[in-house]
Amino acid sequence: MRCPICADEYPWPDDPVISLFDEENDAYQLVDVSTATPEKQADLARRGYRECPNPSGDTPQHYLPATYVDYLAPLVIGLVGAPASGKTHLLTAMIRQAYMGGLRAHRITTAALDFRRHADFRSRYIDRFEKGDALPGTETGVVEAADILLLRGPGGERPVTFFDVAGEDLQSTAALNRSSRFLVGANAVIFVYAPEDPLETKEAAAPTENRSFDLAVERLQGRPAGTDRLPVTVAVTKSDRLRYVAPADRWLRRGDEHMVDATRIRAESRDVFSYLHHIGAGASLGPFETFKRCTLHFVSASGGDAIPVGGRGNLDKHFARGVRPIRVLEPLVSILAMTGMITGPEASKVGLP
Ligand SMILES: Nc1nc2c(ncn2[C@@H]2O[C@H](COP(=O)(O)OP(=O)(O)O)[C@@H](O)[C@H]2O)c(=O)[nH]1
Ligand SMILES: [Mg+2]
Ligand SMILES: [Zn+2]
Repeated sequence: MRCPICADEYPWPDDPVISLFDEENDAYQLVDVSTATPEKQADLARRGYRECPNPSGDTPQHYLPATYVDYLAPLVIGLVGAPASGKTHLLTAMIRQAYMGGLRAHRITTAALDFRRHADFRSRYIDRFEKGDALPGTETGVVEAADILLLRGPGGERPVTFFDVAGEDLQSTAALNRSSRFLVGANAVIFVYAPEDPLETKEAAAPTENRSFDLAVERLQGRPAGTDRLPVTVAVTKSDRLRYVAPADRWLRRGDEHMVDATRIRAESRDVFSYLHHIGAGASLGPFETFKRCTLHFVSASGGDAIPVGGRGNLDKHFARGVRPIRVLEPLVSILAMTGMITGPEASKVGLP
Protein backbone atom coordinates (compact mmCIF):
# COMPACT_ATOMS: atom_id res chain seq x y z
CA MET A 1 0.00 0.00 0.00
CA ARG A 2 1.42 3.36 -1.02
CA CYS A 3 0.19 6.48 0.72
CA PRO A 4 -0.79 9.08 -1.89
CA ILE A 5 0.14 11.94 0.44
CA CYS A 6 3.71 11.05 1.46
CA ALA A 7 4.37 8.38 -1.21
CA ASP A 8 5.70 5.97 1.46
CA GLU A 9 4.85 2.28 1.24
CA TYR A 10 3.72 0.41 4.33
CA PRO A 11 1.49 -2.53 5.30
CA TRP A 12 -2.07 -1.34 5.87
CA PRO A 13 -3.10 -2.16 9.48
CA ASP A 14 -6.10 -4.44 10.02
CA ASP A 15 -6.68 -3.71 13.69
CA PRO A 16 -10.22 -2.61 14.60
CA VAL A 17 -9.14 0.80 15.88
CA ILE A 18 -9.96 3.67 13.53
CA SER A 19 -9.87 7.44 13.94
CA LEU A 20 -13.09 9.40 13.87
CA PHE A 21 -13.00 13.15 13.53
CA ASP A 22 -14.65 14.93 16.42
CA GLU A 23 -15.92 18.26 15.08
CA GLU A 24 -16.55 19.63 18.56
CA ASN A 25 -12.99 19.20 19.71
CA ASP A 26 -11.52 19.63 16.26
CA ALA A 27 -9.41 16.50 16.69
CA TYR A 28 -9.27 12.83 15.68
CA GLN A 29 -10.32 10.27 18.27
CA LEU A 30 -9.33 6.64 18.27
CA VAL A 31 -12.33 4.34 18.39
CA ASP A 32 -12.29 0.55 18.81
CA VAL A 33 -15.05 -0.73 16.53
CA SER A 34 -14.61 -4.46 17.26
CA THR A 35 -17.72 -4.70 19.45
CA ALA A 36 -20.01 -2.90 17.00
CA THR A 37 -22.38 -4.80 14.71
CA PRO A 38 -21.06 -5.42 11.17
CA GLU A 39 -23.43 -2.77 9.78
CA LYS A 40 -22.23 -0.22 12.28
CA GLN A 41 -18.61 -1.21 11.68
CA ALA A 42 -19.00 -0.61 7.96
CA ASP A 43 -20.63 2.76 8.57
CA LEU A 44 -17.92 3.84 11.02
CA ALA A 45 -15.21 2.70 8.61
CA ARG A 46 -16.78 4.70 5.79
CA ARG A 47 -16.66 7.81 7.98
CA GLY A 48 -13.38 6.96 9.69
CA TYR A 49 -9.70 7.54 9.02
CA ARG A 50 -6.35 5.94 9.66
CA GLU A 51 -3.30 7.97 10.43
CA CYS A 52 -0.45 7.31 8.01
CA PRO A 53 2.64 6.12 9.90
CA ASN A 54 4.82 7.91 7.31
CA PRO A 55 7.80 5.54 7.89
CA SER A 56 10.31 7.96 6.38
CA GLY A 57 9.13 10.68 8.78
CA ASP A 58 9.28 13.45 6.20
CA THR A 59 5.69 14.72 6.04
CA PRO A 60 3.40 16.47 8.54
CA GLN A 61 0.77 14.25 10.22
CA HIS A 62 -1.87 13.07 7.77
CA TYR A 63 -4.84 10.73 7.62
CA LEU A 64 -6.34 8.53 4.92
CA PRO A 65 -9.96 7.36 4.67
CA ALA A 66 -10.29 4.07 6.57
CA THR A 67 -11.75 2.39 3.48
CA TYR A 68 -8.95 3.57 1.17
CA VAL A 69 -7.72 0.01 0.51
CA ASP A 70 -11.14 -1.64 0.26
CA TYR A 71 -11.40 -0.95 -3.46
CA LEU A 72 -9.35 -1.51 -6.61
CA ALA A 73 -5.85 -0.01 -6.68
CA PRO A 74 -6.21 3.73 -6.09
CA LEU A 75 -5.62 6.14 -8.93
CA VAL A 76 -3.48 9.18 -8.16
CA ILE A 77 -3.77 12.02 -10.66
CA GLY A 78 -1.40 14.98 -10.50
CA LEU A 79 -1.73 18.38 -12.18
CA VAL A 80 1.40 19.96 -13.62
CA GLY A 81 1.76 23.44 -15.13
CA ALA A 82 3.28 26.88 -14.77
CA PRO A 83 2.05 29.28 -12.07
CA ALA A 84 -1.30 30.82 -13.05
CA SER A 85 -1.71 28.44 -15.99
CA GLY A 86 -5.18 27.57 -14.67
CA LYS A 87 -4.62 24.29 -12.82
CA THR A 88 -6.77 25.06 -9.81
CA HIS A 89 -9.69 26.40 -11.85
CA LEU A 90 -9.57 23.39 -14.16
CA LEU A 91 -9.45 20.91 -11.29
CA THR A 92 -12.33 22.67 -9.54
CA ALA A 93 -14.47 22.71 -12.68
CA MET A 94 -13.61 19.06 -13.35
CA ILE A 95 -14.39 17.75 -9.87
CA ARG A 96 -17.55 19.86 -9.67
CA GLN A 97 -18.82 18.45 -12.94
CA ALA A 98 -17.96 14.87 -11.95
CA TYR A 99 -20.02 15.39 -8.78
CA MET A 100 -22.90 16.74 -10.81
CA GLY A 101 -23.03 13.40 -12.61
CA GLY A 102 -20.96 14.46 -15.61
CA LEU A 103 -19.45 10.98 -15.98
CA ARG A 104 -22.81 9.24 -16.07
CA ALA A 105 -22.67 8.93 -19.85
CA HIS A 106 -19.63 6.70 -19.26
CA ARG A 107 -21.55 4.76 -16.58
CA ILE A 108 -19.39 6.19 -13.79
CA THR A 109 -20.75 7.62 -10.55
CA THR A 110 -18.81 9.94 -8.28
CA ALA A 111 -18.87 10.14 -4.49
CA ALA A 112 -16.52 11.57 -1.89
CA LEU A 113 -14.26 8.98 -0.29
CA ASP A 114 -12.74 11.45 2.14
CA PHE A 115 -15.72 13.45 3.41
CA ARG A 116 -13.70 15.98 5.41
CA ARG A 117 -11.34 16.69 2.56
CA HIS A 118 -14.20 17.05 0.12
CA ALA A 119 -16.15 19.42 2.40
CA ASP A 120 -13.03 21.54 2.62
CA PHE A 121 -12.47 21.47 -1.15
CA ARG A 122 -16.10 22.35 -1.75
CA SER A 123 -16.13 25.37 0.54
CA ARG A 124 -12.74 26.68 -0.54
CA TYR A 125 -13.06 26.10 -4.26
CA ILE A 126 -16.32 24.76 -5.70
CA ASP A 127 -18.66 27.16 -3.83
CA ARG A 128 -16.54 30.18 -4.73
CA PHE A 129 -16.23 29.06 -8.32
CA GLU A 130 -20.00 28.71 -8.61
CA LYS A 131 -20.42 32.26 -7.30
CA GLY A 132 -18.10 33.47 -10.05
CA ASP A 133 -15.26 34.41 -7.71
CA ALA A 134 -11.81 33.79 -9.17
CA LEU A 135 -10.11 31.22 -6.96
CA PRO A 136 -7.21 32.06 -4.66
CA GLY A 137 -3.73 31.16 -5.84
CA THR A 138 -2.42 27.88 -4.51
CA GLU A 139 0.00 28.37 -1.64
CA THR A 140 3.49 27.06 -2.11
CA GLY A 141 4.50 24.18 0.11
CA VAL A 142 1.13 22.39 0.01
CA VAL A 143 1.69 18.64 0.20
CA GLU A 144 -1.85 17.43 0.72
CA ALA A 145 -4.18 16.03 -1.91
CA ALA A 146 -6.95 18.38 -3.03
CA ASP A 147 -9.70 15.77 -2.97
CA ILE A 148 -10.14 11.99 -2.80
CA LEU A 149 -13.14 10.67 -4.75
CA LEU A 150 -14.65 7.24 -5.12
CA LEU A 151 -15.50 6.44 -8.73
CA ARG A 152 -17.71 3.46 -9.45
CA GLY A 153 -18.04 2.19 -12.98
CA PRO A 154 -17.64 -0.69 -15.42
CA GLY A 155 -13.95 -0.94 -14.50
CA GLY A 156 -14.79 -1.36 -10.81
CA GLU A 157 -14.70 0.88 -7.75
CA ARG A 158 -11.61 2.96 -7.39
CA PRO A 159 -10.43 5.81 -5.13
CA VAL A 160 -9.13 8.73 -7.18
CA THR A 161 -6.83 11.24 -5.53
CA PHE A 162 -6.09 14.61 -7.14
CA PHE A 163 -2.97 16.64 -6.42
CA ASP A 164 -2.80 20.34 -7.18
CA VAL A 165 0.29 22.14 -5.93
CA ALA A 166 1.67 25.58 -6.67
CA GLY A 167 3.35 26.03 -10.05
CA GLU A 168 6.31 27.56 -8.24
CA ASP A 169 6.87 24.27 -6.42
CA LEU A 170 6.70 22.39 -9.74
CA GLN A 171 9.37 24.69 -11.15
CA SER A 172 11.62 24.29 -8.15
CA THR A 173 14.69 22.22 -8.86
CA ALA A 174 15.26 21.70 -5.15
CA ALA A 175 15.59 17.93 -5.04
CA LEU A 176 13.85 17.71 -1.72
CA ASN A 177 10.92 19.96 -2.52
CA ARG A 178 8.24 17.91 -0.81
CA SER A 179 5.33 19.51 -2.66
CA SER A 180 6.13 17.83 -5.95
CA ARG A 181 6.69 14.45 -4.29
CA PHE A 182 3.24 13.29 -5.42
CA LEU A 183 4.87 12.69 -8.80
CA VAL A 184 6.58 9.64 -7.30
CA GLY A 185 3.25 7.93 -6.75
CA ALA A 186 1.13 9.42 -9.53
CA ASN A 187 -0.53 6.95 -11.95
CA ALA A 188 -1.59 9.66 -14.37
CA VAL A 189 -0.76 13.29 -15.00
CA ILE A 190 -2.75 16.21 -16.42
CA PHE A 191 -0.34 18.73 -17.94
CA VAL A 192 -1.97 22.17 -18.02
CA TYR A 193 -0.99 24.80 -20.56
CA ALA A 194 -2.57 28.23 -21.06
CA PRO A 195 -2.22 30.08 -24.34
CA GLU A 196 -1.21 33.77 -24.16
CA ASP A 197 -1.83 35.13 -20.72
CA PRO A 198 -2.30 38.89 -21.18
CA LEU A 199 -4.26 39.32 -17.98
CA GLU A 200 -2.09 37.48 -15.54
CA THR A 201 -0.14 39.43 -12.98
CA LYS A 202 2.39 36.66 -12.59
CA GLU A 203 4.88 36.27 -15.36
CA ALA A 204 3.60 33.87 -17.97
CA ALA A 205 5.91 31.06 -19.03
CA ALA A 206 7.90 31.89 -22.13
CA PRO A 207 6.53 29.59 -24.82
CA THR A 208 10.04 28.60 -25.78
CA GLU A 209 10.35 26.67 -22.55
CA ASN A 210 8.04 25.06 -20.08
CA ARG A 211 10.01 24.43 -16.96
CA SER A 212 7.23 22.82 -14.90
CA PHE A 213 6.51 20.35 -17.76
CA ASP A 214 10.20 19.60 -18.33
CA LEU A 215 11.00 18.97 -14.68
CA ALA A 216 7.95 16.77 -14.19
CA VAL A 217 8.64 14.77 -17.36
CA GLU A 218 12.24 14.28 -16.28
CA ARG A 219 11.17 13.14 -12.85
CA LEU A 220 8.50 10.76 -14.15
CA GLN A 221 10.93 9.31 -16.67
CA GLY A 222 13.32 8.48 -13.85
CA ARG A 223 10.80 6.23 -12.12
CA PRO A 224 11.47 2.47 -12.24
CA ALA A 225 8.43 1.80 -14.45
CA GLY A 226 9.60 4.54 -16.82
CA THR A 227 7.18 6.15 -19.23
CA ASP A 228 5.57 3.09 -20.78
CA ARG A 229 2.66 2.65 -18.47
CA LEU A 230 1.95 6.18 -17.32
CA PRO A 231 -1.00 7.74 -19.18
CA VAL A 232 -0.87 11.52 -19.51
CA THR A 233 -2.97 14.22 -21.05
CA VAL A 234 -2.24 17.81 -22.06
CA ALA A 235 -5.06 20.28 -21.39
CA VAL A 236 -4.83 23.59 -23.22
CA THR A 237 -7.00 25.55 -20.80
CA LYS A 238 -8.42 29.10 -21.01
CA SER A 239 -9.38 28.05 -24.54
CA ASP A 240 -12.31 30.47 -24.30
CA ARG A 241 -9.69 32.94 -25.57
CA LEU A 242 -9.47 30.79 -28.70
CA ARG A 243 -13.20 30.72 -29.28
CA TYR A 244 -12.83 32.26 -32.76
CA VAL A 245 -9.51 30.66 -33.57
CA ALA A 246 -9.34 27.53 -35.71
CA PRO A 247 -9.00 24.66 -34.95
CA ALA A 248 -9.96 25.27 -31.29
CA ASP A 249 -13.34 26.79 -32.21
CA ARG A 250 -14.59 23.58 -33.75
CA TRP A 251 -13.90 21.57 -30.59
CA LEU A 252 -15.20 24.15 -28.14
CA ARG A 253 -18.50 24.33 -30.00
CA ARG A 254 -19.02 20.61 -29.50
CA GLY A 255 -19.40 21.01 -25.73
CA ASP A 256 -19.27 17.89 -23.57
CA GLU A 257 -18.94 14.55 -25.32
CA HIS A 258 -21.22 11.66 -24.44
CA MET A 259 -19.14 8.75 -25.57
CA VAL A 260 -15.54 7.67 -25.90
CA ASP A 261 -14.46 7.67 -29.51
CA ALA A 262 -10.76 7.00 -29.95
CA THR A 263 -10.73 8.39 -33.49
CA ARG A 264 -12.31 11.67 -32.40
CA ILE A 265 -9.93 11.98 -29.46
CA ARG A 266 -7.01 11.37 -31.83
CA ALA A 267 -8.31 14.10 -34.14
CA GLU A 268 -8.60 16.59 -31.27
CA SER A 269 -5.11 15.63 -30.06
CA ARG A 270 -3.74 16.23 -33.53
CA ASP A 271 -5.37 19.67 -33.68
CA VAL A 272 -3.99 20.68 -30.26
CA PHE A 273 -0.57 19.41 -31.31
CA SER A 274 -0.61 21.54 -34.48
CA TYR A 275 -1.85 24.54 -32.56
CA LEU A 276 0.92 24.33 -29.95
CA HIS A 277 3.47 23.79 -32.66
CA HIS A 278 2.13 26.71 -34.66
CA ILE A 279 2.27 29.22 -31.77
CA GLY A 280 5.83 28.21 -30.98
CA ALA A 281 4.91 26.34 -27.80
CA GLY A 282 6.64 23.18 -29.01
CA ALA A 283 8.35 22.97 -25.61
CA SER A 284 4.97 22.11 -24.14
CA LEU A 285 4.73 19.01 -26.31
CA GLY A 286 7.31 17.21 -24.16
CA PRO A 287 4.71 14.98 -22.48
CA PHE A 288 3.36 13.90 -25.88
CA GLU A 289 6.84 13.08 -27.16
CA THR A 290 7.84 11.19 -24.03
CA PHE A 291 4.86 9.14 -22.94
CA LYS A 292 3.40 6.25 -24.87
CA ARG A 293 -0.22 7.06 -24.11
CA CYS A 294 -1.12 10.70 -24.37
CA THR A 295 -4.14 12.75 -25.44
CA LEU A 296 -4.43 16.52 -25.92
CA HIS A 297 -7.55 18.63 -25.38
CA PHE A 298 -8.87 22.19 -25.65
CA VAL A 299 -10.72 23.13 -22.45
CA SER A 300 -11.91 26.15 -20.53
CA ALA A 301 -12.65 26.11 -16.81
CA SER A 302 -14.56 29.37 -16.60
CA GLY A 303 -15.68 29.99 -20.19
CA GLY A 304 -14.38 33.58 -20.08
CA ASP A 305 -11.98 36.03 -18.46
CA ALA A 306 -12.28 37.20 -14.87
CA ILE A 307 -12.55 40.96 -14.38
CA PRO A 308 -10.69 42.70 -11.55
CA VAL A 309 -13.06 44.01 -8.87
CA GLY A 310 -12.54 47.08 -6.70
CA GLY A 311 -9.92 49.72 -7.21
CA ARG A 312 -6.36 49.62 -8.30
CA GLY A 313 -4.14 47.41 -6.20
CA ASN A 314 -7.00 45.00 -5.53
CA LEU A 315 -6.05 41.63 -6.97
CA ASP A 316 -9.47 40.01 -6.51
CA LYS A 317 -11.14 38.96 -9.71
CA HIS A 318 -14.68 37.99 -10.54
CA PHE A 319 -16.34 36.17 -13.43
CA ALA A 320 -19.05 38.79 -13.94
CA ARG A 321 -21.22 36.64 -16.18
CA GLY A 322 -20.75 33.51 -14.07
CA VAL A 323 -18.74 30.47 -15.05
CA ARG A 324 -19.46 28.16 -17.95
CA PRO A 325 -16.93 25.32 -18.10
CA ILE A 326 -16.25 23.92 -21.56
CA ARG A 327 -15.09 20.33 -22.12
CA VAL A 328 -13.39 20.12 -18.71
CA LEU A 329 -14.19 16.44 -18.31
CA GLU A 330 -12.47 15.41 -21.56
CA PRO A 331 -8.95 15.16 -20.05
CA LEU A 332 -10.36 13.14 -17.13
CA VAL A 333 -12.39 10.86 -19.41
CA SER A 334 -9.26 10.17 -21.46
CA ILE A 335 -7.34 9.27 -18.32
CA LEU A 336 -10.17 7.05 -17.08
CA ALA A 337 -10.15 5.28 -20.47
CA MET A 338 -6.36 4.90 -20.45
CA THR A 339 -6.39 3.51 -16.89
CA GLY A 340 -9.16 0.97 -17.49
CA MET A 341 -11.89 2.73 -15.47
CA ILE A 342 -13.85 3.17 -18.69
CA THR A 343 -13.84 -0.11 -20.59
CA GLY A 344 -14.51 -1.24 -24.13
CA PRO A 345 -12.79 -1.44 -27.51
CA GLU A 346 -12.77 2.37 -28.00
CA ALA A 347 -11.45 3.11 -24.51
CA SER A 348 -8.60 0.65 -24.98
CA LYS A 349 -7.38 2.60 -28.04
CA VAL A 350 -7.46 6.06 -26.44
CA GLY A 351 -4.11 7.84 -26.43
CA LEU A 352 -2.37 5.35 -28.70
CA PRO A 353 -0.87 6.65 -31.93
N1 LIG B 1 -10.19 33.12 -19.49
C1 LIG B 1 -9.93 32.19 -18.59
N2 LIG B 1 -9.20 32.48 -17.49
C2 LIG B 1 -8.95 31.49 -16.60
C3 LIG B 1 -9.41 30.17 -16.78
N3 LIG B 1 -8.98 29.41 -15.75
C4 LIG B 1 -8.27 30.22 -14.96
N4 LIG B 1 -8.25 31.49 -15.45
C5 LIG B 1 -7.56 32.66 -14.89
O1 LIG B 1 -6.21 32.30 -14.66
C6 LIG B 1 -5.81 32.68 -13.35
C7 LIG B 1 -4.95 31.60 -12.75
O2 LIG B 1 -5.71 30.44 -12.57
P1 LIG B 1 -5.35 29.34 -11.46
O3 LIG B 1 -6.34 28.24 -11.61
O4 LIG B 1 -5.23 29.95 -10.11
O5 LIG B 1 -3.92 28.87 -11.97
P2 LIG B 1 -2.86 27.90 -11.25
O6 LIG B 1 -1.86 28.78 -10.60
O7 LIG B 1 -2.26 27.10 -12.36
O8 LIG B 1 -3.62 27.05 -10.27
C8 LIG B 1 -7.09 32.92 -12.56
O9 LIG B 1 -7.01 34.09 -11.82
C9 LIG B 1 -8.20 33.02 -13.56
O10 LIG B 1 -8.67 34.33 -13.65
C10 LIG B 1 -10.19 29.88 -17.96
O11 LIG B 1 -10.62 28.77 -18.23
N5 LIG B 1 -10.40 30.92 -18.82
MG1 LIG C 1 -3.28 26.76 -8.26
ZN1 LIG D 1 1.49 9.04 4.16
